[in-house]
Amino acid sequence: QAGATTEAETFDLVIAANRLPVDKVVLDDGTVEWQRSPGGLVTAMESVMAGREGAWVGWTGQPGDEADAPFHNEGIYLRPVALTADEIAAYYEGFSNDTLWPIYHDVIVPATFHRAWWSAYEAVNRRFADAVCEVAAPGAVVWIHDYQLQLVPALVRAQRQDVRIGWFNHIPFPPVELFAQLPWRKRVLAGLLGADFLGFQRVADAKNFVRACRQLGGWQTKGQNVVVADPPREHRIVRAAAVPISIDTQGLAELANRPETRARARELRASLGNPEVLMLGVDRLDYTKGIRHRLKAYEELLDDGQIAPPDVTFVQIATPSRERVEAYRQLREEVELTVGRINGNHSVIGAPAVHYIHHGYPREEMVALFLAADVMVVTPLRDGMNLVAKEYVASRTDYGGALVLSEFTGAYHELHQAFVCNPHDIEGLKNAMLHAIQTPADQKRRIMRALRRRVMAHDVQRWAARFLADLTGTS
Ligand code: GDG
Repeated sequence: QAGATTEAETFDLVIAANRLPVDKVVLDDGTVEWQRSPGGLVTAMESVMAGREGAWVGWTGQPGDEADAPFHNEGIYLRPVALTADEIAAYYEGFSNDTLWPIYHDVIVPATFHRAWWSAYEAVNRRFADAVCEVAAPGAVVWIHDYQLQLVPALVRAQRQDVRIGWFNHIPFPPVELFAQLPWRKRVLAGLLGADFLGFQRVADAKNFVRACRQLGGWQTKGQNVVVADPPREHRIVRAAAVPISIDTQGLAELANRPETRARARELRASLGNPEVLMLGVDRLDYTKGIRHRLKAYEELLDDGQIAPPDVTFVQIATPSRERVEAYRQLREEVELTVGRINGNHSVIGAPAVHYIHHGYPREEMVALFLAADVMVVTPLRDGMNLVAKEYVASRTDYGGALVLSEFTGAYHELHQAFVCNPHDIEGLKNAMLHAIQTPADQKRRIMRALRRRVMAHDVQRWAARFLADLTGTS
């Protein structure tokens, strides 16, 4: 395969994330193709790798016993990590998504604990750490991502004291009372404390981590620093701080400004019957996103007669997610039942109350939808950041639209001028939705202007540069 290499190459910057930024596609004739999966993280990493090639360690997304050979792809050296079907079930679907994910998201659903899942998590983290050590040049900067790889910092440090190690948590870090449930809590903390710098979405997440170290691990802490005994040195300081992630604002704004995107937005509105108010939700189908709460509020507004199709319609894109985890299957059933009931009670022929779509869309179509939507409804019960809220704002180069935003997202801490809601408070959520619909256009434009000022000035490139500056002590 093109670009394949057998020699061990090493790099000054190494990224480790659960997934590689490419999807492995095996064609009918057996040949393998790697398709770049564009996303904010890839854009951010491209910006920090500009002028120097870096390596990316991650899983290909396919089960397999043996890792594919490393290869170069559009300026990044990719080092695949193999996961067997059993490991995917235990490390990824199990420990990452059915143990850690619920605990780190306020136990919205109960967490499942299995010792075999923990063993798989340890084994896979070790494999990632070995791969990182293999491709890291002497003195390299190693940037590890997310809750799937919390043991990697210490495992890398055990082998390589010469490298600088950072970790960024894309999801919340739970309050100590919830984190305490995790049977392996101290080993997770010790894993993370192998890093030099730990980045979180919110100040509260960093504080939760430091408090967990003090109360559950007995480590000494000073402000946002944790003191770690590190022989032969006397001690080592690990710093935890908020570095909120963002999006490729320029890329999105450019896409939104294209005549074909604007035309597509008009076409979408027309195909929905040109409603007065188009409400939109875009989420992975995940119980953290508050989709049921949003639908309940919308249903009650319809029941109360405060809104009605064809004047108002709701488009809910629910991208399929973690379909082998039971809580996600249940959620899908509940959402689909609710959508069916709402449509049965409130649709008129040619004008459904809810358009529910359970599949993904290309980015261009997503941006056209953002441009078409009068009210974007973002109602997570808990969300590390929520990039959709920022993407909506960045796409509204016309200063149109309104954002309903949950207080329980990281994004709220930057976008508090939005129509803010507590999704648990259905009455309050209904009011926020109505308020977003009824506020005069000129006032909404002022709000959108303020939101855009924040988002446009803090893009994902700036986020990555700031994380690396914090990590390397150059900030
Ligand atoms: C985790 C944290 C944190 C969704 N459906 C489609 C599609 N998307 C894109 C969105 C957005 C991304 O996926 C989802 O990002 P979110 O931030 O909303 O949520 P999570 O997936 O839960 O992400 C979260 C994030 O990591 C980053 O740190 O903000 O809190 O949970 O970019 O636009 N994109 C396309 N088609 C779809 O159907 N093209």
